[in-house]
Amino acid sequence: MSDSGGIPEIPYNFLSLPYEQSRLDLARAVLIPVPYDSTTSFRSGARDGPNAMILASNGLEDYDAELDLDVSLVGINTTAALEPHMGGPEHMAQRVRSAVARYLAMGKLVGVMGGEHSLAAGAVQAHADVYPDLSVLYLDAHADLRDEYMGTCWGHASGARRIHDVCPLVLVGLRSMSQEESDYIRVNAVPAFTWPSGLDHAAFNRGVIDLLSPRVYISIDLDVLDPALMPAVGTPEPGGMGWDQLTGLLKEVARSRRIVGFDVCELSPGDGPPACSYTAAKLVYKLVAYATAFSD
Ligand SMILES: [Mn+2]
Repeated sequence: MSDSGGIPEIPYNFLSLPYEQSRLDLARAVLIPVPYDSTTSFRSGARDGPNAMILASNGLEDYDAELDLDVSLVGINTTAALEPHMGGPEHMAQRVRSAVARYLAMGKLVGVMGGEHSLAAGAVQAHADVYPDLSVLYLDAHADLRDEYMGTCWGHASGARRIHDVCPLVLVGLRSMSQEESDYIRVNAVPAFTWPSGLDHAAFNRGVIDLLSPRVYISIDLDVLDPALMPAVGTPEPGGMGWDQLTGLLKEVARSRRIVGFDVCELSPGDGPPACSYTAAKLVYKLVAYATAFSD
């Protein structure tokens, strides 16, 4: 029990859940806030993302009308924030890997709330250690396939490249890349869907899902969304996905594959209206709901 002495209080965790629904031992899902943005090169601010998502989540309903279920009933534990490692992004990715591995070993569904998108590489490594047949659905306006950028191989511009070193990945939402990245995609036959896709939603979703293995990790850079909907990112790129297109794809993935983990990264709350934090929180909520509603 919490020790409020019966006095009403707002717990500081995702969905501001009471102790009974947020305690680690009973929770199906664990969310790890990672306030880290040390390699962002254009606009920093993603370090403020996890706190903004947690605060915004207090305004979400626990009940999900789309799925007709109360997401909080699965139990959602929000961990303390992971301390940034100032030894560099490779150290930080390994710290994320260790933290995620700890909760995977407890059998939890683990979600990372970033923070910059380079964190995904560590989270994916932890999942790949547990699930040898893992593939990654990487939703991002950018390819993030540079082997090295600004003196590091583990920064935000190399996240997908480091993931591709570990397991298959499918890039979705692409609309900005370098010549090096375009060549890498072609030479290595990396599945990459630019946006807009030119396909109707059902055909597009099917084309993406057919390339995914039975167990899928979802990695989301919020700049995959159109900046009209999500301006609060470090590197906004016009012409992005809509909310229904993104959640529609995620729901279809959850129906036909098993979502075993996820991250939602790059919310930079100071760069947009408060609605962006709410949107990011709702996306975390949807991922927990989809991943648990359709699993056995
Ligand atoms: Mn991006």
